[in-house]
Amino acid sequence: MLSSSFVDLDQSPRSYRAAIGLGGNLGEAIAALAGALDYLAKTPGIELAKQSSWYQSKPVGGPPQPDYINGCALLNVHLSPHELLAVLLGIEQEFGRVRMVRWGARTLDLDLIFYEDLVLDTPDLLLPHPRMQERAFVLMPLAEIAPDWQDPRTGRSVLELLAAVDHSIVWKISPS
Ligand code: PH2
Ligand code: MG
Ligand code: MG
Repeated sequence: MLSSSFVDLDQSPRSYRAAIGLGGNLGEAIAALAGALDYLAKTPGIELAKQSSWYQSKPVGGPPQPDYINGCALLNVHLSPHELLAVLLGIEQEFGRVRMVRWGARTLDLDLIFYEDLVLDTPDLLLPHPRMQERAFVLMPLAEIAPDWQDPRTGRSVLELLAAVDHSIVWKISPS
């Protein structure tokens, strides 16, 4: 388990492994998600280590809306969880602002799924993501890039979690 102090992380020789989930449900979603990954890869303190295929998925919850495109990425970061969250929110706004005017809907959702095996319960950030274990649209792409990561809350691996959910609403679209 990590300590909750992240003082001087920039000077730290080691990086921390974090996973993010990407989602969007407008026509150009893949371009937005790929653009977000490019942006992340260029952000100081963040290395893009792995990225999953893109998946199409039926919307879970919310009002009737188009299918989503979803994917996950593994990052090696020299940022604290809250610093990483701030980067993700900044990118969402950067990509979302333009689209919001045009479409009236969000095109890009970036969620922090895990940060090492840290369990965090703060008003603005819960780790691991509180609903990741029930979301096939997170677990399918995550299983490609971090099948053995274990949820510190239950000890279950991503593959075990995936086996317990209905994945008929999620299918790989690229690379096919
Ligand atoms: N995100 C949500 C709500 N529902 N459904 C799918 N298929 N994919 C998502 O990314 C998604 C969702 C809220 O963030
Ligand atoms: Mg989300
Ligand atoms: Mg979100």
